[in-house]
Amino acid sequence: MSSPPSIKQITGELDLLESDAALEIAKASDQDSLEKLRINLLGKKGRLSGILGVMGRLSSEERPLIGQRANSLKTQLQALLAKRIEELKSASLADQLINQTLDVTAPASGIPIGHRHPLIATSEKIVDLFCGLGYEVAQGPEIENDHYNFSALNIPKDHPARDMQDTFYLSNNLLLRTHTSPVQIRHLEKNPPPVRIVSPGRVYRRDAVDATHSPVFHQVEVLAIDEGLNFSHLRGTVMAFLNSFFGELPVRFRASYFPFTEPSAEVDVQWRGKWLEVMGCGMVDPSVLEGLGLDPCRWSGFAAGLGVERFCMVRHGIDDIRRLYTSDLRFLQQF
Ligand code: 2U9
Repeated sequence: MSSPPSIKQITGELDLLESDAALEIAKASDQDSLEKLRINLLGKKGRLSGILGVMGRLSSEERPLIGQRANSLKTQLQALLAKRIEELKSASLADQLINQTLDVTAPASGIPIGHRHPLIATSEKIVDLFCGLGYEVAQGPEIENDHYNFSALNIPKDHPARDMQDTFYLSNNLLLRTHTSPVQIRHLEKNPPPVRIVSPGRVYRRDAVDATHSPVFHQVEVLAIDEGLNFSHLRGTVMAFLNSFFGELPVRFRASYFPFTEPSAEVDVQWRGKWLEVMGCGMVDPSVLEGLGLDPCRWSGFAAGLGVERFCMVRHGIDDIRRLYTSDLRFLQQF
């Protein structure tokens, strides 16, 4: 076995460790390398332990001297390491503050906000225009009975007019309304004329789905009952409405037939060079008024019915009604 190291030699090694460690700690540029350095200096297999490995071979007078020196070196190095860690932490915080500043003036990323479906927006636009002409909104049930949907509107049982509207029956008497006209009958039962109402809503017909038909669709119906109303009032109202909705454009009235109006007309507008049918209308049939207990010699009125899908498709240039019912957000987001 070699001769035990002298105290001088060990003290020299500890001095060297002290100066090396001070330099390396000062040089450490991040917390990871500082931790590695700590293990290297003070860990079980580190430099300090290595130097102290010879302690057992020192005399009992020498051992406490070296022990004291080693302990104070250890405390000193731990303090240096702790100080350096604090320095590195505050340097990295300062770096973050400089490089990752929060720009409080930057625009917010935005919350996605939905909007009205184009059909509802179109229905509301139509309703708004009539409200501007003094009409009030009236609404009613989608499940109706035979009386309000048909009989009160001069469409008696076994009348061929019933074939015009294939109906979803829920029972012998209950059905899904085929138009919003029952709303107007119910309103007239409760409110004496003069009456000016607009009735938006969903209606149902047993139609096969294709580019222009859907078994569920939307209507807006208009009704005015007063003394002295005639076809000129109807025509003026329809013209005022169409010119507001589409802008000034050619309009024509064609004679038509509905069981609840007499005379009746269908209305076309000239849109992008083509005549397009957009609504039906007419003077309320006297027998409908009589059924409501209103004297047709005193009261007269006009009514009009609009298909909202039609207005929506013309307004936005949509060629297939199914696009309005498939909930494809890529399509709907355009409106
Ligand atoms: C009462 C009296 C009369 C409502 C009317 C029309 C003409 C009409 C169609 C438009 C397109 C239905 O959706 S559509 O297929 N409607 O042409 N509707 S007059 O007449 C009434 C309503 C209530 C008391």
